[in-house]
Amino acid sequence: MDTRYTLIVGTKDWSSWSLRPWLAMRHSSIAFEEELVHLRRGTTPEILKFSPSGRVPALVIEEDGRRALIWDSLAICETIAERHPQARLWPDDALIRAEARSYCAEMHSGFADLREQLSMDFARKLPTPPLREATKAQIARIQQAWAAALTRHGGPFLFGRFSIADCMYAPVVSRFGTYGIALDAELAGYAERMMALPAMQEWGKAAKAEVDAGLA
Ligand SMILES: N[C@@H](CCC(=O)N[C@@H](CS)C(=O)NCC(=O)O)C(=O)O
Repeated sequence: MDTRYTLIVGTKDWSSWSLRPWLAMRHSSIAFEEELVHLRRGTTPEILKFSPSGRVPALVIEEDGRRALIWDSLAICETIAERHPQARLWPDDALIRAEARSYCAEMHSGFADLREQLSMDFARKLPTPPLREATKAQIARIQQAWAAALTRHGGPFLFGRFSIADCMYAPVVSRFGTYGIALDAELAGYAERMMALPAMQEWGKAAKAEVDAGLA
């Protein structure tokens, strides 16, 4: 089968949704081309050329003369996991997999205050803004969820080995670092392991280059 993937991502310093499937694919050594769209520059028409939602990420799959477009971070992660079972991006056990999916869905549909107040700025260190009560509660919920998963599954990642759950929370790991959100030793260890992943380092280098070039 002749397959070509093109992942359309936004400005790496900012685009938290793009990071998620990019990390799933890069960490799993799945080959793909990348198209980068610079965000916050009136770029909606440019995104619409690729993605009907006007949002990134989007994945184009070209295969044996057919073409499919997948938009939305979680749909892309699911599609990649299904097409590349050897990457083992979900836990093997069905009940644990269901739990991991809940973690991903909760992130995907929730934490709006945290996303607004602590927006991803991967390459920068910024002061903690005055946090709304709702944001504090969402930070506490995420920390409690991470601690529960690490305890239950024994680490080093949320569900033991690296999974889509880690991809979905990767931007939160970055945000906690950017804004100096305090973590206990167990969670700080998890954050360090995540940030040390070669794929996270690679993303961070690109984000820093954007900042240095005045693009973010
Ligand atoms: N639910 C979508 C959200 C995608 C999203 O909001 N992406 C942002 C960038 S991180 C975007 O494309 N914004 C449009 C813009 O900035 O022009 C997903 O999970 O992929």
